[in-house]
Amino acid sequence: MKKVLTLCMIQKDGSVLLGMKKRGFGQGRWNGFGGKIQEGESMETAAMRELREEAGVVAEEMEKQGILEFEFQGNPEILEVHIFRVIRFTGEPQETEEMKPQWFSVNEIPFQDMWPDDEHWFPLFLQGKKFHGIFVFDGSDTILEHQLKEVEHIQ
Ligand code: 6OG
Repeated sequence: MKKVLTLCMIQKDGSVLLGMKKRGFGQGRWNGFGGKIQEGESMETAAMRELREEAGVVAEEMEKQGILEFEFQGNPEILEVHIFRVIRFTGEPQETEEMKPQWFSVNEIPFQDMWPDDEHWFPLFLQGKKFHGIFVFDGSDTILEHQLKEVEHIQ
């Protein structure tokens, strides 16, 4: 069983926009903006909609940079998360019911308050590299095993 999700980060000058998740899956952690794909939506449209709904920002140009699979021990559902970098956007980030956005310098990413996989792939993301990865979790704090590789192309 696979659930496909989007995840968008805006990178601008030397900073990245993250949001503090106020409710639901990943609550209390800084993350990019994203969620489920609705019927009839392309991956890109879904990613743009979630960014607009959660941060009040309209993406003008974005690029897919990674695909990560997450498995949680004891749970048959696999999350397939498609990661996008927003290169151009309009609007000012604003707090919504789901997320409190904040810019972080690329040297001060708050990994201690993020999903533990992030510190593995964020360096690739920030360098504009493309990547594929798999992470197996025990609960939501422990990575049991992982694979991460840089790739030339992403589908
Ligand atoms: P909703 O269920 O709120 O979307 N997501 C993860 N992001 C990171 N960095 N690490 C993980 O490790 C993640 N698992 C899920 C995908 C959930 C949002 O959280 C992301 C979605 O953008 C396990 O609709």
